[in-house]
Amino acid sequence: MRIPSVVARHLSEDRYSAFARDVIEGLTARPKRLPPKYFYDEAGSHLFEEITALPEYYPTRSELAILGAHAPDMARLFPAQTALIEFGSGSSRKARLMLDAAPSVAAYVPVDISSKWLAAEAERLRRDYPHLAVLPVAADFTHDFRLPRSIAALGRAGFFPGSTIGNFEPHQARAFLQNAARILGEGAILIVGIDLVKDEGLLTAAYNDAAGVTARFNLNLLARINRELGADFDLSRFSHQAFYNRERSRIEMHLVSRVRQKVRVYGRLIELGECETIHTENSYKFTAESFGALARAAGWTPVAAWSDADGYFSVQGLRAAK
Ligand code: AVJ
Repeated sequence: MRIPSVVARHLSEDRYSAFARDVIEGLTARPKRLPPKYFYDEAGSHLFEEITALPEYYPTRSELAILGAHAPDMARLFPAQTALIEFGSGSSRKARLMLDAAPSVAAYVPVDISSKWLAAEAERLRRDYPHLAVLPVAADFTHDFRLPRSIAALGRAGFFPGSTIGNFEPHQARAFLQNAARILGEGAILIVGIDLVKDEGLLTAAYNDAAGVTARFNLNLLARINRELGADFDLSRFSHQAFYNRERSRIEMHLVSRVRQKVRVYGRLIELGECETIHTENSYKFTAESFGALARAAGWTPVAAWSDADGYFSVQGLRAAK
C-alpha cells in the first residue's frame, strides 16, 4: 500500500493507524464495508445516546427495565467478593444498576476504547461509590487485554449489556465469548444482553426512526472519516438504509451511493456505482436457543435468563464451564 507523506505521518500515531487501515481495507473490499465500532466518536456517541431515547428504539428501554427489575437476581449468581468487568462500558449507566444491587462487588473494571469517557466516568463512580475500587482499562476489548493485577484475589463477573454482541459475526461472537472465558477464568459469571427475534415491522422501525437520528448516526461515519482521515465524502450523495435479513436474523445497515461517484480517502481514489452500498453494521437478533448454542460452543453454560414484559429483549446469565 502506498500512502502519501501527509498521511504517513498519521499512520505512526497509534490512534489513527488501526482506523485508517480498517477504512481502506473496507472501502477497497467487495462489497464495500466499514466496521460499526467506528460509529462512536464524540458526535456518534451523542447520536447513539439520542437513538436510545427514540420511541421506535426499544432495546435500551427494555434492557433497563430488565436490569431495574432483576439486577438483584443477577447479583446472586456472582461469587462472593467479585470484580465486575464491563466490556465496552460507555456511560456506565447500566453498571450502576448492577452495582446498586450487588453488594458483593468490590471492584469495577470498565473496559472501553474511549479513554476520555472512561476517566471522567471513573471519577463520578468513585464519588458515588466510595467503597468501590474503580479500575478503568482503556482497551479495544475485541483484542486481547490484561485485567488489573489488584483484582487477582477476587471472583469475576463479566458484564456485556446493550446487545453489543449482536454487532459481531457469529464466529466473532464465539471468539469473544471464548476470550471472555479465558480472561475471566474458572467459576466466572457472564451477564450478556441480547436483542430477540421479533416482529419484522418492530425491528425495521427501530432502525428507521421517523426523526432520522439513525440516518444521521450512520452518515456520521463518513463525516468522521472526512474529519480524521481527510477524506472528501459528500454526505448528501449517500442515503441511510436499514432492513431485516431474515435468513441471517440480523438488521443490516448500509450507506447507499445515490449517484456514481469518486471519493478521495487517505490518498486513495474510491469509486462507487449508483446504488452501490457500503455495509456499515449488522445487528444480530437471537432466540434463547440460538444464543444458548453459541454460548455452549464457547465454553459457557446458560444458567438464567430474564426478559421484559413485551419479550423484546433478554439478559442472559452464563457460567464458565470447566
Ligand atoms: C449498540 C450495537 C446495540 O445494534 O441496535 C442502533 C447500534 N445501530 N441503531 C444496535 C445501533 C443503529 C446498536 N448496538
